Amino acid sequence: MTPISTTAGNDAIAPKRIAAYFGSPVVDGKIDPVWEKVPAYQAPHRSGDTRVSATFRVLWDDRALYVLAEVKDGHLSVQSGTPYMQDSLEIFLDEDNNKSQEYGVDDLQFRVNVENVQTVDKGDASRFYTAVSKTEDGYIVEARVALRKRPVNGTVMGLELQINDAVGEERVGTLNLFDSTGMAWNDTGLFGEVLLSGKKFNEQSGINPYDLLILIREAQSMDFTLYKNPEVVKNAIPDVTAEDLLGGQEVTQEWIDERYAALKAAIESLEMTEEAANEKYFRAMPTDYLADSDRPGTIETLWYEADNTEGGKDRKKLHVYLPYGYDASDKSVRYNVLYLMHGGGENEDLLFGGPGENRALKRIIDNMIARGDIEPLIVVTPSFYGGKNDVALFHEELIGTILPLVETKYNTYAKSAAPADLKASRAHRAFGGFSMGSVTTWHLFAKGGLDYFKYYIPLSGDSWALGDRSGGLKPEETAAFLARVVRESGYKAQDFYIFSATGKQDIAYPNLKPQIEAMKKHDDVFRYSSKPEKGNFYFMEAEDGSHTWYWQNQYLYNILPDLFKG
Ligand code: FER
Repeated sequence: MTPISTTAGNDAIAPKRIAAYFGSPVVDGKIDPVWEKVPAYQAPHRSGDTRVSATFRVLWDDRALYVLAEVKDGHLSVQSGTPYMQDSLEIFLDEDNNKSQEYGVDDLQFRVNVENVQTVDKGDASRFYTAVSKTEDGYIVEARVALRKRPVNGTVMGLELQINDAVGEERVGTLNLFDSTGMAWNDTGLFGEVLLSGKKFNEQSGINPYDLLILIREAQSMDFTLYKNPEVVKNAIPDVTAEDLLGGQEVTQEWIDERYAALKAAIESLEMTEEAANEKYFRAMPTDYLADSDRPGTIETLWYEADNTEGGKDRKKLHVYLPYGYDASDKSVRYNVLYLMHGGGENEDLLFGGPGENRALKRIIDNMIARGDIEPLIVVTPSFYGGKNDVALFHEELIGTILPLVETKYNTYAKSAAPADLKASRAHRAFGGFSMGSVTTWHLFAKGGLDYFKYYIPLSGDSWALGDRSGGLKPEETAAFLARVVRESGYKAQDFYIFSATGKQDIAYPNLKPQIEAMKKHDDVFRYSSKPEKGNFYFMEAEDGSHTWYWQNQYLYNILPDLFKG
């Protein structure tokens, strides 16, 4: 890859590495002179039927990385409802350059379209500031990504830059700087690299109004009707425009930092109204929950035999997360147990991998325990495949085989594997799952699970109690059926909890949402509230959530603190 315009030509650059120079551009969609010293790299990898071309340049300063994309595209479109199918720039960053396959705490994937509308696939939105301007033959994007660590000359980061080319509602192709597979969204190891250089001794960064501008943007998009005291935030929003702050002359960094601190404090002092607090609101998980914990749990694998439909047995396995400090010999400490089911086409290895693995959900649970968000617990990941191989029958294997195995092997609240002892410890047991795992959860609930499990976490999947997708197709009948199950069980509203969630972009949303609304009408058994002391059932909706585990992990981050309270 050769720089097409460079004043600092450097033939030694490796093919998967580009150079970035020190300097702080004003992010306003205009190309400042500071960009001129930086090599511009053409995107060499082309997929699909696209004729667009693009060049990229990268600058850095003490706080941020800046990307300039100049795109030639005669036809601009943001018609698709799917952000990556709109004309847009995507930035993929692996700040620590550890090329972890899974996205970790240092990794992000941000996108901005030609209307300067941002989408965040991974990472913290408050680190992203952009400006876009259209040109005669395309568009220019200037983007700033705030860094977690202060970089120096010689720092190397993982980087990928991508242009999505849309025609009408379709993405016809992509341009990429390094990756020709199109899989960088799923594997940071496919990124190339950027080498930071060119900072002179004592050279200073420019002014940073971006954190304040982003916080103002957040404050302005809040729903103030949810709060008793919205005026504290309204009064703390400074009366300045991006142009004022980017003009630069009048304002000092000190002035900006003071306004930022005041607005941040105001937002933190907001108090919800009683009515608003009845809803469970989605909160994005701080990305540092993905970091390796210094108090890691361990993963074990258990093998067992499960009855199959031919009258024989299938050999199956499940994984068990044991929290940091778990001591098999210390029977005085007992643990709650969460059983968590994968979705269709996935398996018991998906979430935890196996012994020695350190996947995202494990790190999240490690960090939640270490920070005191939740009590230490055991998490079990089985599979509905194998055995009777049917989500509507999995409860038989769960109650008949898995509970006796797991709850006697580990220090749980079950005194023995006898049904009476498993029932007596139901308040210390939860079951949840994603998609077909959610369908499994609803089946368990309706088929005797109430005797053994007090807590249910159906994520992004409806109940198929009355046939495939009956929660979506027959919401009233499905809700009435579920309510009747509870009434006939003898359990009261205060005896169980259903914490459900999905995203508005999730394919299961249209199935789950109507079922939940119908369930609310049966308020003798399903009492809607986010507060476990007021109700037994809530439904959390994430605006951007889609049908992936990335989002289900976020829901679990929000929901796990509500378990085992009651
Ligand atoms: C849903 C429940 C389950 C749903 C999809 C599924 C689209 C799972 C489908 C599959 O894994 O094939 O509500 O909505």
